[in-house]
Amino acid sequence: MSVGTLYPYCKAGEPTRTRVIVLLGLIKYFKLDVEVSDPDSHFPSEFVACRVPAFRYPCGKPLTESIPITLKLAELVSDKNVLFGDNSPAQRAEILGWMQIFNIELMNNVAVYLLQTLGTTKYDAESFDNSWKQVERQLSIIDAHLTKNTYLVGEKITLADLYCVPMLYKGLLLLWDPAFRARFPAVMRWFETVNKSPIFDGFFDNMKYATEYKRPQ
Ligand SMILES: N[C@@H](CCC(=O)N[C@@H](CS)C(=O)NCC(=O)O)C(=O)O
Repeated sequence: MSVGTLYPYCKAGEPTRTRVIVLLGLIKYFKLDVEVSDPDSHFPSEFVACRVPAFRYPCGKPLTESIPITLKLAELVSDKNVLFGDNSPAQRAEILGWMQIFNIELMNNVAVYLLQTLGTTKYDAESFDNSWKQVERQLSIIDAHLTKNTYLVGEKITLADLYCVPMLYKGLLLLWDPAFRARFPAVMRWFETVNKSPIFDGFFDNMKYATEYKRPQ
């Protein structure tokens, strides 16, 4: 029996979502015994927040939020040094810290002005400006760290890099023009290094960065 079912999509056939990219990569690369399902009789009905990724244990217990789901799948890989650096409590804690920074401080703010740019939510100048500033601030902090460090944690790629790189995907694709990207050279160097990991199975290979950005009115 599989260890559970991953629900990566809100609707069957939709494009792969940011927080799901690493999960599909981990399952495929490490041949994890996890089922991947389109919405079915369990999702979304048993998941109150109705968000993806979502995970369901064989007993029916739900697990929500991308960080715990990513950790759950990463723990299925038997050699702990592959994804958890030196597997020390210190590096494990750092990995979790970066995952939270990217998911909460960065991605949640990117989502605010991305959705307003796409017209999915109504344009609101105050929340737009505030989220834009927060993203700039976070990217500056990350860039400073990656100026001194090749990877987020330790000397090799860890789960932190693999979870966090996809968080830049939509920004680079749709929002951040060349002038904006040029302000964060270490972030760009890191993105272009880590996205070639075989775990992403070529997902980023044909990606084209935004050439211009038009703010909504
Ligand atoms: N904090 C949550 C955020 C999950 C989230 O916002 N997921 C988006 C897709 S990336 C979603 O399901 N949105 C609902 C929708 O688009 O219908 C997590 O880390 O899993």
